[in-house]
Amino acid sequence: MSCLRKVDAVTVTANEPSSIDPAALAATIEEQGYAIIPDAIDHDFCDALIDEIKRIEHDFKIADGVNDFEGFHTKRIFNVLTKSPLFGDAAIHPRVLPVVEAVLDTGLLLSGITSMNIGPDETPQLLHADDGMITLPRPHPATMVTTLWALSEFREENGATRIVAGSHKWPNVLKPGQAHESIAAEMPKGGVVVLHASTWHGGGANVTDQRRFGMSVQYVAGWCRQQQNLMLGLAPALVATFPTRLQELIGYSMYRNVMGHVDRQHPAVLLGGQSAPEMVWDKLSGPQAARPDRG
Ligand SMILES: O=C(O)CCC(=O)C(=O)O
Repeated sequence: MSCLRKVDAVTVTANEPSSIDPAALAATIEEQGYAIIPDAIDHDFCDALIDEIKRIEHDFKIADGVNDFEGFHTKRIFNVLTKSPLFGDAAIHPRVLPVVEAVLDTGLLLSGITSMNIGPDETPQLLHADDGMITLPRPHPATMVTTLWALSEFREENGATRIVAGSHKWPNVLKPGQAHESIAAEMPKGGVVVLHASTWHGGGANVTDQRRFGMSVQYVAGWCRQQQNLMLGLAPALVATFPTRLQELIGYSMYRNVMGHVDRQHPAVLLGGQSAPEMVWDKLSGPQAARPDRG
């Protein structure tokens, strides 16, 4: 029996061993606004992340939210990379990142990582689109992708994310919190749902006596602004210890050989790296392309 509620042709069920096909999943996301990878993450990694979340919540005295959006029984940790390098492994996970790259292209940036630990008695989160503040006419291609990780099982009763399938194609936005028919993205522990950020969704109500451990890893196209300011929020000395791909996703990279440069140098020089970037201007009008009328 499948535990997933899916509506399209590229349905992946919890009983099938999933081989990840990023292009097919990207097509599903384009079509229905989301795709579920039921066995994306192994359980040991989920458990390690939950342990870190519990440790950080304790050490940093993380309190419950104070509004309907963040919830009154939900703990969120932001800027998690300053608190544990384990979350960096999540951002570059080989079974998730390629799917996001297939949607946004490989020049994408990490937009932020947030844990969401939903406690008993939590009410439904306001439905929203993560790109709701973007002023592009809708619908538009994905500029942002949200991945929601089920570190513990996501069930309708314990607050599985609610999704308004197909809402990324709507020309108008709902008012934040406006009610609408939605489905519960039920997933086994280790599942990940990948969302086009125009898709309306929200954490569900938790009517059980157990906590629901989830995590959001968000990405934006390389020409967009990140939601969490990782370049200011993470000390360069810390980032220098991270894998190169994670450094690139944080912002130590250039999009299309120009966006993100620092005084005509690759931003990785600020981490002690080499700088020999070929700038887009070189490509457009390098020595070979010199105008004959110039001496
Ligand atoms: O916790 C969830 O399932 C979703 C959370 C979410 O969408 C958010 O906080 O923006």
